[in-house]
Formats: sequence, C-alpha cells, structure tokens
Amino acid sequence: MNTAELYKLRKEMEKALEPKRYEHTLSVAYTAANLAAIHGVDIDKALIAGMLHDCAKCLSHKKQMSVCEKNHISLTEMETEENSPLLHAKAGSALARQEYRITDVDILNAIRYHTTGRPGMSPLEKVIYIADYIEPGRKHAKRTSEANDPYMRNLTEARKLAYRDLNRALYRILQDTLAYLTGKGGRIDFMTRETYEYYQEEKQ
Ligand code: DGI
Ligand code: FE
Ligand code: FE
Repeated sequence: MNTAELYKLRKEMEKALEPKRYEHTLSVAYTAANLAAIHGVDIDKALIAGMLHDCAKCLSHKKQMSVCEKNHISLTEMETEENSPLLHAKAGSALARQEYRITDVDILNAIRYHTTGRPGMSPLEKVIYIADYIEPGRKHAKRTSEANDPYMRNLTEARKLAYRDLNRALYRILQDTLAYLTGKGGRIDFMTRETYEYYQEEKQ
C-alpha cells in the first residue's frame, strides 16, 4: 500500500469515527507498526489493520448487524445482542473488505479477531490484539487508571512484555481480560474462552 492510500484510509476513519475513537485508532496503528517492526511482521499491514480495526465501532447496532448479514457472517447469540462489544469486530472485517478496499486475508482476520482473539493467531493478529490493549491512551481494560489497581499493574507489565515476547504479552492480556470480565460478572464469549485455553496450554 502506498502513502496516498494510507492517508486516504486515515481521512476515511476520521470521518467514520468519533474523535476519541479516532485518536485510539491512530494510537493502535502506530503501536502496531512498532510491534511489527520489532517482531518481524509486515509494517504496512500492521498500520492498515490498526487503522481499520474499529472501523465499524461507531455504527449503530442495526447497521453492524446488516453489514454482517449482507456478507453472510455467522453471529453468536452474544453478538446479536444490542450493545454487544463483540459485533463491531466481525462487522469491521466485512466493512474493511466492502468499503475500504482491503483484500488481504491476514489484515481482514486481524480485524475480525481483535476483540476475542482466536486459537492459532497469526503474528499480525497478535500484534493488533496486543496494540489495541496497550496503546498509550489506554488506562486499563477500558476502565480505571488508579495507580495501585492490580489491573493497572498488569497493563504496565503487558506493555513491557509486548516489545520482548508477543506470546507472553498475549497470554498476560488474555488472563487480564478474563479476570476483568469474570470480576464484573460479564458473560464470556466462546471464542474468548477458547483463545485463553489454547494459549494457556501452549504456555505449558
Ligand atoms: O473496541 P475497543 O474498545 O478498542 O476494544 P475491544 O474491541 O478489544 O473490546 C471491546 C470490549 O470487549 C472490551 O471491554 C472487552 C470486551 N470483551 C472481550 N471479550 C469479551 C468481552 N466482553 C464480553 N462480555 N465477553 C467476552 O468474551
Ligand atoms: Fe474494538
Ligand atoms: Fe480498539
């Protein structure tokens, strides 16, 4: 992808997203590019996937549902619920292909699995999943910034790990996300749990 095309995507995201979401998006794109450079992943793909990972986030639930339906994407029960935090990932991958001219399957999958992860993630998928979590604007697990919050400690740790070892960083984030969801009594998606169990086993 050339510079002009990346610039175009950036402008399109500025238009499609709310200001805070756009800031987060830029931060994820540049964090992902750095992680890619360090870990031998294609930097352009990381920039593009980071730029587009939340491209469906500011669309209504109805619109996200219709994008998935049109593209024959099967949805879990949790994803079809109003305010589902998971739907935007699948809708985003469909939109990236349909609206934003992306044909690269690895980029499309990095968008599709950026919220839940999946067993056997590609290096690019890991980079996007991790960048989404550690970008500098993130406080923690999308909620608090208290200094002695145990989750904040995990974020600091995850940030350090991310530049040394993608798999260890990934596992730390999965652990943290599961603890966060369990703590607040949130339902855990099948794919989130599968991913966690897969990487727990791989670690041993
Ligand atoms: O879109 P972002 O806010 O940048 O971040 P994201 O796409 O990683 O995650 C959105 C939310 O999804 C985040 O608060 C954690 C949540 N999440 C991830 N897996 C699950 C989940 N929420 C539920 N209820 N169940 C899951 O399995
Ligand atoms: Fe997201
Ligand atoms: Fe995000």
